[in-house]
Amino acid sequence: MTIDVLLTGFSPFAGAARNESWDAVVLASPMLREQGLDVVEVELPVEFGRAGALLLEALSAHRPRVVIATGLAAGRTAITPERVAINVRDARIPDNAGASPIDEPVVPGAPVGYFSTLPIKAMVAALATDGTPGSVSQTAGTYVCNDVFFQLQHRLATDAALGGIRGGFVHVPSADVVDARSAARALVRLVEVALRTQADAPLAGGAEH
Ligand code: PCA
Repeated sequence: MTIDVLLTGFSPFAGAARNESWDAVVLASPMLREQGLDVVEVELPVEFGRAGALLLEALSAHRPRVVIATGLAAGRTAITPERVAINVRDARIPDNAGASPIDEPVVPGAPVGYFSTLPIKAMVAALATDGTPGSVSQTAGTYVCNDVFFQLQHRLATDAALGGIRGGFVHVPSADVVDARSAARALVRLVEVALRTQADAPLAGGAEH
């Protein structure tokens, strides 16, 4: 099977009742379907290793044109496409299965990092046009979001059977900064840009995040 877009968000963690990333995915998916796109959405557990494994299963099963994994970054003030995934797990708090890896690789022996293969500058530019706060982020952290992002990029870079699939990660702020509908509309926009933009826009670097 081949679809247009695979979207993932995360379950709640750190005692929260909701995770804004999954709320955004749930609202964005029907909007994308209205445009005639084939979308599969998957809610990932906040667990090192397992979350990425589930994403990779969905990737092989559905063979999307584009994959956008999302997560919550509380404290950020913008929708932030991530530039780079790094090969490290360093947990500030235990994940939802109780694991707290410190200074461990995501994939032993794999490269230090991978760049997103999404057009992150063009995505941020589209958000600016819509009046939604957006900026490129230089780090997805070292917790479960980065873990999933790294597993995704490693697989896309090394599995010839998945050649041509582009993917990356986007952090969304908490709902008091960007409400769920706005985050969902932003996600729709990012998907549209990712599907139609092959080469990224050579725009100057954005704000630090
Ligand atoms: N945010 C966490 C993990 C799950 C989520 O939504 C992170 O940024 O790593």
